[in-house]
Amino acid sequence: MSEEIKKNNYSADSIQALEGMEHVRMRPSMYIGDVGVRGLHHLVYEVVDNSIDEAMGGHCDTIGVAINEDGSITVEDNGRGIPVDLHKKEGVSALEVVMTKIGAGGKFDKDSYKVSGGLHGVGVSVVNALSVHMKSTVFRDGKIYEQEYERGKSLYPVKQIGETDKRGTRQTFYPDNTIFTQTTEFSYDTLSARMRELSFLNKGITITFTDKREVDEKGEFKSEVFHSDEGLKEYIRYLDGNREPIISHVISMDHEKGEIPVEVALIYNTSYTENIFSYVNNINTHEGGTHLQGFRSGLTRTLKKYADASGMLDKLKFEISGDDFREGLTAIISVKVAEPQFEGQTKTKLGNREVVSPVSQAVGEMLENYLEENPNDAKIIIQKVILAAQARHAAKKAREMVQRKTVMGGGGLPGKLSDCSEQDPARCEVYLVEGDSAGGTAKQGRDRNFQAILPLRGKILNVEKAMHHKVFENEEIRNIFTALGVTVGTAEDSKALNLEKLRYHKVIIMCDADVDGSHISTLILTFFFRFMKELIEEGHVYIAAPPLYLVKKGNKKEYAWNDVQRDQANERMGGSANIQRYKGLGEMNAEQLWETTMDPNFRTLRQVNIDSLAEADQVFSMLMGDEVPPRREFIEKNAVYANIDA
Ligand code: 0RA
Repeated sequence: MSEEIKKNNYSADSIQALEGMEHVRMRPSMYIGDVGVRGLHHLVYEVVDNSIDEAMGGHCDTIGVAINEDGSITVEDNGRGIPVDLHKKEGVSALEVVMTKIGAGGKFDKDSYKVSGGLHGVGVSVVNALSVHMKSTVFRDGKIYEQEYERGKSLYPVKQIGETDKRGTRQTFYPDNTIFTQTTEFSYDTLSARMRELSFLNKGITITFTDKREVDEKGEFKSEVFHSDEGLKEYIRYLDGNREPIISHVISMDHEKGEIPVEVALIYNTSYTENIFSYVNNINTHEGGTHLQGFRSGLTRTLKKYADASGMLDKLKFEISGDDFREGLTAIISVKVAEPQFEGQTKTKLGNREVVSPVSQAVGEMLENYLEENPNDAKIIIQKVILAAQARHAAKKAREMVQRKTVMGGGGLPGKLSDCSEQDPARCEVYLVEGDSAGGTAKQGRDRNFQAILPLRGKILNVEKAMHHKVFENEEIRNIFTALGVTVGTAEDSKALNLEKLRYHKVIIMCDADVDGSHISTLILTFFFRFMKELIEEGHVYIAAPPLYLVKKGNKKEYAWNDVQRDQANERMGGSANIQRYKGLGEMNAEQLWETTMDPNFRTLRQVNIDSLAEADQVFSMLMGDEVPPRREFIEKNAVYANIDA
């Protein structure tokens, strides 16, 4: 073994190879969460994570990610290259051990900077096991090495295939469609969002992302380069690009050195929403945890102390609560924890107690410095906090009214709701329908056993721009709350949603298939995203897909959801069929609406899920905010919910 390798605390036999590639193929969800769209994309994240770790160790600065012409993925870095020397115990190369033995990845380089966790960090061998074909290429010591695998089994020992002056590792894999039966097609938007996120979370690294499946008019691949010198500070500017800041700088700090590396950035804007994103080892901790707790306590303690000392609170008749310090706040917290304990329903809640105090202290110090150096901004923030406290009192009253109505049960249901007769919520669905007339048709067309209809009047309130008490005072929104049977707010956490009494497990948004319709869907989704996020996270929210065309000839009729289907239907009928374009739900009769959009045997529902909370937030703030140009550009380029459903 060479001296260099020893210095890096690496030796081929420190790799503890465990068995179990077969187990991965038998129980893939245990390793990657699921075998749907999400699990598929996790394969890419796993491979990229290894290169990120190499970069965080200071050994590489560039990572290339590509979706290849054939739909496979290639990830390449300019790091040291995975070692190819002989692993004594296994009698094969270290590379082969890493690629074909479960559990080798994590133990590989324990003393160096490697902190992957959560769903990731399962090891690249898992990706290999779940791929029909994989190829590793290592550029190291002036030579190029290669090994290929099929469903996790090596096809030949590592071989040298040439010479090079490059260094690094290249991994190409093709997911196994007998495992990923739903789809093996990678989404550009999903991967690109994750690469952007990673570049903000790991400043200094350059990540290039290329989609080689298609070329544009100029004959070029779709491609993006992500690089952030300022990290979270820039991430905040990206996230809040469509909101109006009320202070002059992004407040940020980076404690790289400590026992627990902590990075934080925050800004206050004119909105009323709290937007905190927290990460542990580059993984979005949706459910928060101890780092978030540390952040909140540091923020509250420091701002409260400053406000008390300033005398600005003297005339205030209310107590200020923790929430008030976070209205209009956008913040990102990123910590690196050596042995993270993940808890909670989705295993995205950090449990390590030792994280609370370092984060709280770091945040406190950062804020104290900023407030001291920027007294004007300090005043603006405290004023905003006071306003928030006042608004909270108003909102509390409005919310109590909603609550009282909800608690009354049957009698309190909104008059406009046509309820179903089935009692078991798991079998019940409610259609939120745009407009009273379409609501009427839906009411006639539905199966009243299990389908309820709630018509909504025109455009519902844009919650992105409304103060909270306005939201709770709004009649349409109150109707949604009461119809669904959910309540918000406990003494401890005024924003917690109570889904226990949810009356329908499917909440289906049904709007016209036109620009206005998608605007209304987006308004409703924005409301759910800001006020009932759990409803989306638990998979209860769906979007109905009404057809665009009715193609008719003689006694034959077919519906079409896009132009291709329309033309095909026309052809099937021998051409020159009568084509009716539905301009809205209102043009369909009850039977047609049932057949196409409501009958569970034929309809298509799109389940709304959130891949990346940060990305969804950015999209909603852009769609619903003040800036018109980016919104127009987005709507022209995408279906309105392109980035938020699967
Ligand atoms: C441990 C030791 C060495 C390299 C790596 C890990 C490594 C792993 C990956 C995974 C993707 N890209 C990677 N690049 C490097 C070698 C240590 C040495 O050369 O001394």
